Amino acid sequence: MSEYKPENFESKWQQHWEETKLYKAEIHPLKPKFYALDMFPYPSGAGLHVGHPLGYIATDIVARFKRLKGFNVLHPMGFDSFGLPAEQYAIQTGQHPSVTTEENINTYKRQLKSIGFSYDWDREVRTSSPDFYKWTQWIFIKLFHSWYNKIEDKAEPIEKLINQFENSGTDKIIAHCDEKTQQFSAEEWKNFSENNKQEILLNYRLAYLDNMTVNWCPALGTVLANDEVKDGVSERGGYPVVKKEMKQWAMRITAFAGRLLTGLEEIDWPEPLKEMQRNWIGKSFGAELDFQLEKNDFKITVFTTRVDTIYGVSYIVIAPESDLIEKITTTEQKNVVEDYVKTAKNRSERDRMSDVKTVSGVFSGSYVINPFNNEKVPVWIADYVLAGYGTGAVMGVPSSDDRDLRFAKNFNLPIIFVIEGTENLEDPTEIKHGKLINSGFLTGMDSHDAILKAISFVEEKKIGLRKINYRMRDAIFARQRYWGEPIPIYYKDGLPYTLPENKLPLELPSIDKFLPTEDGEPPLARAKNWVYSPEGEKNSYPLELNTMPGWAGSSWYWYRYMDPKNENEFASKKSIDYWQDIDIYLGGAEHSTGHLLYSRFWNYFLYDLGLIPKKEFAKKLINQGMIQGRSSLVYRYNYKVEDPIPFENLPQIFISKNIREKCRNSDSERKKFENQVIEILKSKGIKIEGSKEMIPQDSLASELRIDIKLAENDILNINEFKKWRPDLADAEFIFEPDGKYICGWEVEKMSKRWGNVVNPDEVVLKYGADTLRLYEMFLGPLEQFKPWNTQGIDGTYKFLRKLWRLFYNEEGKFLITEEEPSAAELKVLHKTIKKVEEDIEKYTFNTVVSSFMICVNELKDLNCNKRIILKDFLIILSPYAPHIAEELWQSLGNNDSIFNSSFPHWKQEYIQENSFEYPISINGKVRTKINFSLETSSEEIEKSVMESEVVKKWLEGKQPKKVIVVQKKIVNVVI
Ligand code: ANZ
Repeated sequence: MSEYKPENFESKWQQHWEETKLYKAEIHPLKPKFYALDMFPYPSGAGLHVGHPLGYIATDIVARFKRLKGFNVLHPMGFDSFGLPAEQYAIQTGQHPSVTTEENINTYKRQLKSIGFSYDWDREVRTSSPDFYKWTQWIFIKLFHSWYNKIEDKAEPIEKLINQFENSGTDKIIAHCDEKTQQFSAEEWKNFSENNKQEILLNYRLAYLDNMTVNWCPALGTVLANDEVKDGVSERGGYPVVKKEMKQWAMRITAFAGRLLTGLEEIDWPEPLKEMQRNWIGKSFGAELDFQLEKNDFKITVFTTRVDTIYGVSYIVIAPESDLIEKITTTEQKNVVEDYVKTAKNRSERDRMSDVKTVSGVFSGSYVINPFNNEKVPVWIADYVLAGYGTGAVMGVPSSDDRDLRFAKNFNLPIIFVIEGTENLEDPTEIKHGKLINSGFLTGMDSHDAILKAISFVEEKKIGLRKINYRMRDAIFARQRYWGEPIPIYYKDGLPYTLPENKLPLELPSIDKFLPTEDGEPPLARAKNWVYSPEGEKNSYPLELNTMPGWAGSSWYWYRYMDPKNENEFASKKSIDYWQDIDIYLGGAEHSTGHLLYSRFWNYFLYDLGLIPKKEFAKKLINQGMIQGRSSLVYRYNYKVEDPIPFENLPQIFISKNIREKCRNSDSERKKFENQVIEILKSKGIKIEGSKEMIPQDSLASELRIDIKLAENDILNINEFKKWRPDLADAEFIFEPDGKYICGWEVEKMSKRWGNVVNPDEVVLKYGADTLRLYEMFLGPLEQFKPWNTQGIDGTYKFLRKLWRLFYNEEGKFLITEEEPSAAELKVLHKTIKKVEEDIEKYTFNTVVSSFMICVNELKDLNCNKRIILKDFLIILSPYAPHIAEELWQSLGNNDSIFNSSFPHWKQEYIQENSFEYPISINGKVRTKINFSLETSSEEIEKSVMESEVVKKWLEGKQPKKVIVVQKKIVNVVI
């Protein structure tokens, strides 16, 4: 074949690989395993754009590389296929979401296959398929039947808890459970009714049903997460959102908070991602302190991280949701308090936290006593205190905390400055606004020690207890939607029971409409006969109407890939023991907290139950950067004429990019340009004479984004442009001197709206998959954000053509010889092998591509067509450009796939340099470079340097003052 024509063989190899099941992964107990995984995609209707494969290509390179290095590689792909878009489409069109999903998956698979990924498609999973979600439901059932034993610091089967209740009641139990949980003896437990027992157990279960304050959006008929609500309305659609108490399924992720935090130390994940998880978990250390009410028996417990500031407390605040409000509000204050509570409750938590300007609150009328100094302290109600954090009550210390200070100033509450010992306050003027006291309590201590001492004091005096708090909340686990996993629960006497495992999967029922019902019930309420009848019972019981949230299936799917067809287990022990965990996991940074935190939680849970061997599911994680679009712009001239012609009816005039630049920088250029415009206008019969001049507007031109296909290499295709916008068919263009219209460009998110989306199909069609793969890697470091620039793609394509030329000449003659390689050729090859191997291990793929390019250039310069050299080069190239590598590999006479060969070893002896190019510096400036063998002595070097033409020229016949030869570094000549 005379030319490199990827279309001649890429799909041939893809088919061949598929037919021969080249990528089939099977357990090889004697081979080391490597599990390379991408976050599986949600198959959206738009298909893939070139940004999506970026991570997939990198993972595929690693997978293929590891295979060549002798690893048994698991590299699967699947689809996160439950979710909103398919459902919304269903609501609009009545088409079942499974149909849309199936279509989209087919598009994705076709696209992925055309890029030549080494997936074992036999292991494909789809979260929306019943044989997959059967196991998601199964894990839910396990969570329901588990509790968190704080003494063992792990999740355990609920039977163990029930056993303990039967033996000793709540006595010896320290569980992560609902705070309001009652204490009881074994005797009492035995006497509780079945319903009562079930109610109690719900307080312990890891999947539980509880009354929760949720963001309810009546218009959308669903609960929204905090980050889906902005300024009291839904982020999608802008519908009003109200706080509502609702029974909701939740997951007790908070039980795992401590381990989720410390576990981060064990895994090689990006530091910014870990930091986000740490913040999300939000550990803080402090104490809970009791403040006795002055007039009655109630206590208010506050959580504080700064017990040391207790002498500065000038008020207490409780959250508007607090049960205490009713008990402590005095009759005089009742009306104002009620009004305040009503409005405050409906503000979203995010607004409440981030709002630093409006300081609102109301006095309850009651006082508490500061246990340290017996001072009377007023109790306020304010929405800056959140009900769900700590105890929902805080001690206000205006002299130490900015928010408290703003509050105190607003309501004229005292500001108490505390000094310890004889120290002075930094700014004595502040004291004018407040009171100064000397507690003498923590004299001379830094704040860390002071906090510890204060906490010990509090514990000794039995005023409070040390306490670790986590900002993280339990995760709501329900959506009032159709297209999700049904929750395998039925209700008896209003209490939830799990379906027997042999009734799984509980399949989604078919319904006629995918909307909530008129009474606001979830879509599953439309299903006929959505009930469970236990065997041997006449009764049937209603099934749960909520479905699981989007994160359920994605929290464990990597185990299913290990054993995707298993009907009896989520994956067999044998396969889990072999594949263990993910060695490299790639995905976008947007999943830093959601998916990756929930997944870690479920993984710890499965680990505690002894179902998997590793606490953490992914050793190494990389966030690939985003590929941005490079939008193309044309510039439409803004002008008026004095004739009353509206702008739309004036000729539309587009200015080429450089002309626009010039006009903006120079008046004379602008005049020249305007004269051109006047000519155009005249030719169109628009009279511009005398005073009836054209009036340029302040901003010279406005930008118009065009479909990027209209501007190849930034040159506008005028005919295509006119076809694309028939309304601009009569537009005029002001060209560059060479007659071209040059477009401007902007780098921004790839989006249909900006016309800058590049479809990988087009790239594959034009250049082939290998070019696409190499080019995506060549764009820059994997983690970075970088623009897609089609201009550079030719370079990678040319590189592959050049490689082809080492094998075939223009006439199609096969050039490969069996000659022994020269030292120079071996050096080129081996330094490339070394670099490629080292860089892949470091996940720097872009530098590998440039090494390939350098290598091929050098081999070309050496006229190298030798089998021994090129065979190894093909192997190291093959993870990046699998098709051309396989094609040329077979042309070398190999019958087996190149991917069944092994990665070559580089040898130091071939790489060793035997000469060095010395920089020759004359009076401190490098003037030339001369190559010497490493054996050359300093004297000989000095002699040759003195004889070189360049040095002689600088010496102008004089003798140098000094010549210093530093072996293998530099020669310094001082004149
Ligand atoms: C007195 C104090 C003095 C506080 C001071 C801070 C600084 P983190 O680190 O986030 O845990 N707080 C406690 N519960 C709260 C709630 N439900 N809503 C709003 N704020 C709450 O913060 C703990 C601190 O935040 C606690 O310590 C409490 O104010 C406040 F110079 O107590 B501090």
